[in-house]
Amino acid sequence: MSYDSAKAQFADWGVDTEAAIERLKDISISVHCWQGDDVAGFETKSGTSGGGIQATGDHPGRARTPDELRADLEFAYAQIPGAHRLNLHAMYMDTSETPDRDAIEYHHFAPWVDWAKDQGIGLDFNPTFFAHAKADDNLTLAHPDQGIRDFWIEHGIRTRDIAGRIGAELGTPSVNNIWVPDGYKDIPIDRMAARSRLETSLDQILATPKDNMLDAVESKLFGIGVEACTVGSHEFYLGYAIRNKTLLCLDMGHFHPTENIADKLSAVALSLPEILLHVSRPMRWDSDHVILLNDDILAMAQELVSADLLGRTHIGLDFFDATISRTAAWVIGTRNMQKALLQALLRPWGRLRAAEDALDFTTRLVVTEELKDLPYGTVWAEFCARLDAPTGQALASDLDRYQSSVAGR
Ligand code: RNT
Ligand code: ZN
Repeated sequence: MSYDSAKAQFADWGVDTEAAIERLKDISISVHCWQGDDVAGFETKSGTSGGGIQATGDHPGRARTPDELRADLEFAYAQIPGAHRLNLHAMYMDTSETPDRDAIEYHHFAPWVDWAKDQGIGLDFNPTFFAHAKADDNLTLAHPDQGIRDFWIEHGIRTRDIAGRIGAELGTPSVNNIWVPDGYKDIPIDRMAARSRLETSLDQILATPKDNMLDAVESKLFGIGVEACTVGSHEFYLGYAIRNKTLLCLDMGHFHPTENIADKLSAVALSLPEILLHVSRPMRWDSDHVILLNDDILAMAQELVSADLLGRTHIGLDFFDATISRTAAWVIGTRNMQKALLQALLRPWGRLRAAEDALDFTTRLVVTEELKDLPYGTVWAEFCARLDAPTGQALASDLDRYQSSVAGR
């Protein structure tokens, strides 16, 4: 089918494909660095990942150095239409120095910023509260030991300074997202004490307002090894974010498997100015599978468009699969997020809303079902062609060729 006839089909429903394409061009997705190396990072490791972060698989080609990771990212970005961001974790420092987490400074990350300038992309940032001996108890900011808490508080403070400097250098605010693995494997006696400690530690980290960066906090339901209690639960962080005016990070893998995360967006957005998403695909648990173009992702995209939240939602990705080509995983997942957004932008929202407001749920159902037959793929192919990104078999062979070139690592 030609783009012109697809355009006419959408126009029949009152949908402007050109407007959708233009809007999609402006949506930057924050691509997570950690899919490229199984969340390993570039420090001398002294602990286990913790909190249930687990990349499974041993596919050849894992990036072992910042240069390899950047090369892989450059390839991936070239297969993803549009201009996107990189989400960096503190454990991905690029330096010959060996600072501990409480001693990291901007210069340890400067090569990433130079590269980002070169690529014309923005950077987001994250403190790393796992994969460290001082996190091996699965307690960091909520640890009963003041010394351990202070170590992690200092880490958090430094990441905010670094994120602010990154944001200033790149002219786009850097979202600094706090996730801690803190929790208990078995039933705790004093949840309140742990949550109070987490709150006090966060208060200390966030004490000074900072320019050029945005603070976010990420909740979780449970992790392997912290089955009984996660200190930073959804209720904890929803309240914390509202009280302290931070962003709330909703990770799609951090809720009960039958919860509808898309449904939470409008509810949360009434109390918070901005939201951060970790788009992921939990399978039975927080398994961080590569996102598919499935109903969950489509529903997220539809809510972002329908509730007019695109302007105040930072879309980040959070999945890691080491059983397939890591670069292909980035490309497939990011493109799926974009495809979902495109489909959402191609809906006749006025008509659907009118049916719903008139309690005409029959029309609402007929229309949403008929819309499924529209030629979204043709509009997507046009979008990719305009932005010089491959589709179909060309994409498959590009991904394969690159994977073969890194398989010897
Ligand atoms: C862990 C959280 C967190 C991490 C990254 C690596 O369950 O989802 O966002 O995945 O910080
Ligand atoms: Zn996450």
